[in-house]
Amino acid sequence: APAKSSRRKVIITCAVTGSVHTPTMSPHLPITPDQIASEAIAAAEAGASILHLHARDPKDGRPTADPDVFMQFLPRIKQATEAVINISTGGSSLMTLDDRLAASLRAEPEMCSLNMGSMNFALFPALDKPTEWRHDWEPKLLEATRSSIFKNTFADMELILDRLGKGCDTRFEFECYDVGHLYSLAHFRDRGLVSGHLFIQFVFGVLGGIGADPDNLTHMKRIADKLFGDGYSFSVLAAGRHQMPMITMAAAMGGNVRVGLEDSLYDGRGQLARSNADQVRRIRKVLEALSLDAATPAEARDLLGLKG
Ligand code: KMH
Ligand code: ZN
Repeated sequence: APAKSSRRKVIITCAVTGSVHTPTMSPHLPITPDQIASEAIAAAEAGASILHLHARDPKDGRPTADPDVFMQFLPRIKQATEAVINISTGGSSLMTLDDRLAASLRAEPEMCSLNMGSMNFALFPALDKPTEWRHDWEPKLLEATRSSIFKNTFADMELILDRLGKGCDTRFEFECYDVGHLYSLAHFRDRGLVSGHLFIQFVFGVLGGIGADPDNLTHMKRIADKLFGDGYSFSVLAAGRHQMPMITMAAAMGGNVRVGLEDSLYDGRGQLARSNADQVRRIRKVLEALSLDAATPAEARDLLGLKG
């Protein structure tokens, strides 16, 4: 029999649309349930094993937390792919916690995001805004993020751990936007509120969080190694033009990667990504150059101890 490959498997998460970018910023941003479903399915076919999902109002692309909208694309994605469904509990900083949890409580997915602290969260493309917008709500949303707080108090996080973790057997993508967030996660681990193998997403380049600097990645990893030992896997996402360099570094350091139009609208210098799958294919080429393989959904489930 041929020798089994002992290459490390890298989990590619694709964050398909998010709630940060707006329709004027890219004609390729998926908006309708049909678009979100087909982008997610194509990303999975290209090699993403986790799909991180938000919903948008089909009328105008505004971020929405409406579970009925989620239910217009979740079953289609589930039916067409083996990929792990990961629903955002972050929503956007303008939604209430109840709103943010509604879709996950309805769908009881294998995985949800859990944002590890309260912070300022400015829309990162805010600095080069277009002069003409397709919808009135877009500049208002950008403006609102200047004076709103992305609220994730300890009580909020405990509620999510209890309702989704304990209640639905959901595992988490723990989103850490700064070093302090790692200590908050360790605190929950110490209290027994989180257990098992942890999947930690290091988030770089959100205005209000840690910057997209290679030194910050080595520091985050060093501290996470101290706090969690071999009880965790890390993944990296970085905003905008920092996406590819930072996730390439993550892959080379033994980590996993997140791509997708939620995090960057680009695929190559100055080139709008035509699809989420294009970004998946780009990072796969990088992985190939590093002699690494993308994890299948089954391998991702195995690595992260998901319910399947
Ligand atoms: N928008 C990303 C920077 C969430 O959905 O919970 C972080 C994120 C948050 O994905
Ligand atoms: Zn998200």
